[in-house]
Amino acid sequence: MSEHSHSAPTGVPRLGRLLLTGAAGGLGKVLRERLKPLARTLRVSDIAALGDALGPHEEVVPCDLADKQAVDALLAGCDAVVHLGGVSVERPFEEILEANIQGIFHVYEGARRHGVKRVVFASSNHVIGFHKQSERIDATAPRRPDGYYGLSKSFGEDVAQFYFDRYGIETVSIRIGSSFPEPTNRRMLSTWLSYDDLTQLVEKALLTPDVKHTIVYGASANRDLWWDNRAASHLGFVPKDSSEPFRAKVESQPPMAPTDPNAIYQGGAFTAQGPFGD
Ligand code: NAI
Ligand code: 15L
Repeated sequence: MSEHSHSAPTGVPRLGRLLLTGAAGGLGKVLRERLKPLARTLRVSDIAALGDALGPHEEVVPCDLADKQAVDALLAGCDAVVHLGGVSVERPFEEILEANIQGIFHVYEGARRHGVKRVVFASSNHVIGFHKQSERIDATAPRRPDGYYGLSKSFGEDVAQFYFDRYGIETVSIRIGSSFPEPTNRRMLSTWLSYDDLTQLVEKALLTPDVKHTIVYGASANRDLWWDNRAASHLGFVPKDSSEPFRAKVESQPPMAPTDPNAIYQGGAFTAQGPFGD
């Protein structure tokens, strides 16, 4: 873990009750451990099995994000939300509609009704996936979603902006690149976000005052970055890791054909998935 503090200098957690959705998923498992010191109570939720609470400071609340009433109860008593839950890959629209589109609406409605003032939203690079890898873009670039999944994240960012403008609920939308233990292909040499850098970014997104609705790209300090985060410099996110130590291993893989979407588009293979069910 990096050296910055998870809690106030006295060791007192900065947040009361923090909700983590998608806690059974790949990133949820990582953040379930690492966000714990930040809050007096960590409420973890998922539609999938989560196991028992890991101690007196953790609450386990199973919930389907498509169930508005259940999500409303989930938000009750929370100070902030890290919203990771939902379908995390390209899938038929109907699946995305329930988990991601209805899901994010339910989360913000719950936040509004229960006075939750800060959301950290796991958005995705697939909001801008049809930009070419030759482009360097920032958060003001036109969105170019690369599928139903990317469209749902783009909708989520609009919901975040609306709930700030209308109700003052602040959000940091993190357009996560590829957050896995290590980069496993050439595209990920640009998009990789280490778990330590993810943790730092989520902490900053939770604790930085006055973020309004900030959009930030989630990538480590990789050599060939496509994304410019200067518009989000108020978060103070300074990634510490880089994909460089993995370059030799990744580049020992067979070369990609120049027509491979993984070599052309920032969203890689997602740009070529679907249609479904024809
Ligand atoms: P994951 O697929 O491992 O975890 C997502 C979790 O959401 C799962 O545990 C799943 O059971 C839960 N979920 C799905 N439908 C649900 C529903 N209807 N109600 C409640 N929970 C539901 O994904 P991962 O990799 O952990 O990603 C976490 C978040 O970050 C996702 O929102 C994903 O879209 C986003 N993200 C992740 C990236 C990555 O590189 N890992 C890149 C960009 C975005
Ligand atoms: C995402 O949004 C997905 O959730 C994740 O599984 C990866 O595919 C990642 O993007 C990526 O683009 O590598």
